[in-house]
Amino acid sequence: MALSRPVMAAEGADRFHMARAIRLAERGRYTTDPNPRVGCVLVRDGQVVGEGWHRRTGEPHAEPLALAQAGERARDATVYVTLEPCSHHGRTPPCAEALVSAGVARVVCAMVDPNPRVAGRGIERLRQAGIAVEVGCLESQARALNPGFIKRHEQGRPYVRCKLGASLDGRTALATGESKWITAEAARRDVQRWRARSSAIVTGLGTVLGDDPSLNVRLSAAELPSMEPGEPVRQPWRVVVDSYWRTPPESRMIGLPGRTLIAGIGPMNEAANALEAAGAELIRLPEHGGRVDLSALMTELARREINEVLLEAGSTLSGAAVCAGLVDEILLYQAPCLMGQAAKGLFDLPGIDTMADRVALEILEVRRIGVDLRIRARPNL
Ligand code: AOF
Ligand code: ZN
Repeated sequence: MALSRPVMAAEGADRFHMARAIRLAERGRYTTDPNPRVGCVLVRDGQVVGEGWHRRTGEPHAEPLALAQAGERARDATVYVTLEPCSHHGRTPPCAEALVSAGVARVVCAMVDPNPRVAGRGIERLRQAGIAVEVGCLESQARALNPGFIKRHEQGRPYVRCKLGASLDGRTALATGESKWITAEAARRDVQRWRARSSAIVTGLGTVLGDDPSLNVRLSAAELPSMEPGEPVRQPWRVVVDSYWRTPPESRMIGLPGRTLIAGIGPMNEAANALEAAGAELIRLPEHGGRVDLSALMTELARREINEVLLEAGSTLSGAAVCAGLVDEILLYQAPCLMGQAAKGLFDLPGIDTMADRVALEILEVRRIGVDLRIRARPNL
């Protein structure tokens, strides 16, 4: 049966306002962590009467900000919110209660909150109060706002992006190990933005010994969309996978603002103590084939509220993470050059003997960044 015109028009309006709420939520991309990015729009008689978005953990949620803007006009309004309103007393009071008190008529939310402290109870509370609640409007777009927050709550693991830079023929370093600056400035700035939205950057001992990287965010707030000039830029945790505490205590990253974690399997020894004395935090993990069990590492990071991980490592660790099924997305920058057969490849993937063993990928996006290419792909495991 065809839908009547007014119903279709209403659904179009719902999607229109939810799309706006999603745009608002995106403003929190670099700041809300470990909380989710959430946006909210209040509409009465077809007019937007309030808007809000969550800026950072500990600060108000999107809904009370939109309510404050609307004031008395919130009564009988429709609420568009990208995540189910919360029902718990956390760092802030429950938003579902605030919406009930304000007398809103209808709530459209894009998705149920995967946080077990909420998980449907916000919706239930609203319905109990006689408010009409609809769930699922632009759900996939809303889920894309918070891949890490959702995966952490649903699977107990962070969302992992594996970042790599290579030549057009897929080479990352010359046989000598020389690898600096394959890609150009625009691509490196783009990587900075991926770092800025991540909760942690993970690398391996080989990269630390070879490059002594900083793995920090070197953009100012003015260079990050929706951040206010002068607002402090959050530094993602730096995590080194280093089985036997061989990271030099004088490594550049340990001296930088923010936390550096070293994930290993070896017993605590003098080297471990020296790293702790230098300011690093050590995590001892189970081993898997004589190396750090990467699944256990990811579980531990999720337990510490790490939502999104950017893996910036060499071919050994990147390959191991793909093999273990831990990589959700490959973020590959390819420079317009060729490096030849003697140079190193992107992933060390032992045991691929037949075409059937290939790691199949789904291309999510291809873009040109300056003179380089950026390919985002998802392993189809
Ligand atoms: C947000 N922003 O706009 C909404 C959230 O620690 P709290 O009190 O800030 O609560 C965080 C939880 O609240 C979060 O994990 C999510 O489940 C829920 N909703 N969170 O940060 C918001 N609406
Ligand atoms: Zn809330």
